[in-house]
Amino acid sequence: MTLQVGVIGTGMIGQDHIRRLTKVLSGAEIVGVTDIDQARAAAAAPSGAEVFTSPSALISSEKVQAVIICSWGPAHEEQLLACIAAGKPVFCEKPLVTSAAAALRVMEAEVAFGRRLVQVGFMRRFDADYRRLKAVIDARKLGAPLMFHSVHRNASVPEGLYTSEMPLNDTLVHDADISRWLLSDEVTGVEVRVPRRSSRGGELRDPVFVLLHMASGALVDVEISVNVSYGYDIRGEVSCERGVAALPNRPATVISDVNGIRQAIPEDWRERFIEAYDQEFREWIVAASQGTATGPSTWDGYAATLVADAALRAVGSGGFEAINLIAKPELYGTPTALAA
Ligand code: NAD
Ligand code: ISE
Repeated sequence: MTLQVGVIGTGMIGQDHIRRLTKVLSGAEIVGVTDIDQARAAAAAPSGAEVFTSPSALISSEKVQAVIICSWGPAHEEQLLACIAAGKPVFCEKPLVTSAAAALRVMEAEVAFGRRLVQVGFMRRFDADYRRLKAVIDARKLGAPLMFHSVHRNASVPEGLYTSEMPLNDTLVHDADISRWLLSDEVTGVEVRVPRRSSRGGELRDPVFVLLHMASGALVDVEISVNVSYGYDIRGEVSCERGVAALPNRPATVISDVNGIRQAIPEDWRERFIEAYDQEFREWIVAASQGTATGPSTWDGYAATLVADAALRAVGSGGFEAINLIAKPELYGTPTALAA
């Protein structure tokens, strides 16, 4: 049976996911789209899909069995709550929401519903390189992980739309989530340092340097630079007691010419994580077709949101900002098992 899907938000990633579900993967069909920019929604709608006038009309439509949310972060809460109220599985792009209070409201609604419906778009967990790195750490042949160095560099970000809060409440959430997942750990506190500002971003607070304190005592340092110009550069290296495990450089054709010997760097997240997004949706389609969700959960979205909130406080205070999670609801598994 083909899963009938509605997409809310038809901007950059909405269009990419529509392409993915329409042209790459099987098992799902886009039957409806909506966007506050109706012309954009109409342009992105695959042939035969209805253009709905609002997210609520799309979510409540009988023809829509499952929903993909690709609107801006502040709009996610209302749309997630409507999906849960309708009992429809929903894939929500990161960030889950933009405040701890909103994350708790979504979690409360899903727990009251009694079954997982929400998968959050933390696609790094589906990337083959990150999965192999996690397998090495979990095997413990290198001993316990002590430090994780995470580098998150964007070539550029949309001018005017990407604000100084966003390295911490939009971009850092990926590093926060992958740190929790890779190390099977929780973040207990955050520090932020702001180095010399890059002249490429104007007044934007860029780069930022973040230190995540993990419950085990491990430390994670995160470089976030969002205007490096040369490409989308994601790196990760875990220092363990008896060795080091790192993400490989992405395989790319080696070019030799008058400028030397070099390999291409991905242009943006669409290129770097193309297979990860495909795998993320393969797994989503299977679970959503059974009326549920697997993979990164509302709990994971909540934990990342608390990291973002603490990081924003830490910029102001200049010191350590503690994170206090609520007790983990049973719906999301045991406290230590951070499943993929
Ligand atoms: P975008 O600005 O290109 O597109 C967002 C679209 O949502 C726009 O067309 C906008 O009109 C629409 N929209 C906003 N609020 C809406 C609402 N209330 N109702 C209906 N439509 C609404 O942004 P984008 O880059 O596509 O990002 C969208 C989301 O995806 C963000 O949450 C972003 O953080 C996330 N994202 C995730 C990744 C990833 O790697 N997982 C990459 C890029 C973006
Ligand atoms: C964007 O929204 C993403 O999620 C990308 O993966 C991330 O690298 C980028 O910084 C965000 O703006």
